[in-house]
Amino acid sequence: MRLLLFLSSFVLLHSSFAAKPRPNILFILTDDQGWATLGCYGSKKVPTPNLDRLAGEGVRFTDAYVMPQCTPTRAALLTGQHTARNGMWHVIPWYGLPWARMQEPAFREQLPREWPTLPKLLRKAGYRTGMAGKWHLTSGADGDYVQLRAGDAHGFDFVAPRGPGTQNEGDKWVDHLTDSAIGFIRERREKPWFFYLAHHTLHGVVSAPPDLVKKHRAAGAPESGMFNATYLAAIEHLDTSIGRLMAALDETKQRENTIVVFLSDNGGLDTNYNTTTSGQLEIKTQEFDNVPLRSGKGSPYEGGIRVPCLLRWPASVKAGQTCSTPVHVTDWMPTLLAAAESDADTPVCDGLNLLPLLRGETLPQRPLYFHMPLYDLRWAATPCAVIREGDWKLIEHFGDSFDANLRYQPGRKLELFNLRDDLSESRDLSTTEKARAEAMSDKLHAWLKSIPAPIPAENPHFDANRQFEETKTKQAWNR
Ligand SMILES: [Ca+2]
Repeated sequence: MRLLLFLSSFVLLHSSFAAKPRPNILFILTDDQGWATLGCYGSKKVPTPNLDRLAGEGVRFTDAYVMPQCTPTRAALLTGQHTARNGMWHVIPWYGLPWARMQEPAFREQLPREWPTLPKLLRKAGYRTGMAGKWHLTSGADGDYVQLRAGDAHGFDFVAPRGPGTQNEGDKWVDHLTDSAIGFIRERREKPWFFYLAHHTLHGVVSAPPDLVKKHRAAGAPESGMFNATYLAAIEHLDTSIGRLMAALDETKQRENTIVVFLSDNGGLDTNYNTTTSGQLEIKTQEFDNVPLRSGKGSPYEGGIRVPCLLRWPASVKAGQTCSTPVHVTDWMPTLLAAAESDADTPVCDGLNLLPLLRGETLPQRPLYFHMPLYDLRWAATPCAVIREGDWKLIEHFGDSFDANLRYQPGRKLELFNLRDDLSESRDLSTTEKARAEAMSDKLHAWLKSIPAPIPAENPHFDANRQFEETKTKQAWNR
């Protein structure tokens, strides 16, 4: 009896001094979802009440940046490193333009299993980790999707099985992946948890439940093309799934101390192109206009790299905030490790812990950088890099680019925009503000050199007749 009393007083004492429980983390990453697809970012095309509510209950980031395609953003998110450092700036598996004017440096095609990643470090900090959905960080043996065998190696205790059929039909597994996440959320456990819910929607082929498509057709949306019924239905269906996730957090009384992050992996697919041998791009498909942002997926313009981003953490973060400080995808690793009170040795990390910002403090001034030394003509992308500093943004095309009429132009080109006055990047100020443009270019190059990141040089294999020819076969000089 005495022992029991002693034990219970010890437990009481201990619990009264125990630190606040560490937060759970639900990280929702959608695919190719543009900045302008949410009501809270100004969309009038389709209501997104659940995402808008999430924004109202937490923080809405107006200037959240990622890389313009799938693999680079996912690599930066899970390693906390710029693609310039981790080498994963290209979507995998391999393809390229080996005879183009500039030579694309060799890129990394597999996320190494031995690298420290966000899930691995959270697991080390005592978290139970799970994921569902798109991986796209390894190809070949590990597959395009992280399967159970690879999940553990990359830091996940649990990996949801694939959904029915393929991810390009039905609702693109939105319900299946959401159910997997809800199952994980509902598990009773002592440990805090991290769940990475990586949706395939709204990546092409866009697909949505037929009844919802019918509803948007009946409301006047076209069957195909810009703002088509399927696209709007897919946005609505995703939004509904967010509501289901939030309800599961409420029901399990985990709402208060769960950090929910909602982010898209790159800008919306605005327009994609077919190339002709003459270097004139032709429009292939258009599904959603990223206006007021310029261009979309794959592009260094804001439509390619600025995405919707929301965070809710009722226990620690004041509701109803709008944050206009530019934040970068590499920031999530240090932010979430800090929230998890991880004391693991932090690997080389390019991001900043955003928790002070969420408490209303200001972050140290810093430029944001993006290295995209690749060709991808589907998005009119040529090798370039970007620096954003305050309101100013410089794009440096290293050796060629496409002009506003979608015609190929050889030669280095700088484009300078003031995003405060010109969110749509319609006025290039690189000639009127020449000194500023060159100074920003110098800073960008100094940063690339400090990494050190390879900068594309003129291609010794340049072939004017084949320069726009895309191949999935690696040439000897790419190895
Ligand atoms: Ca994507």
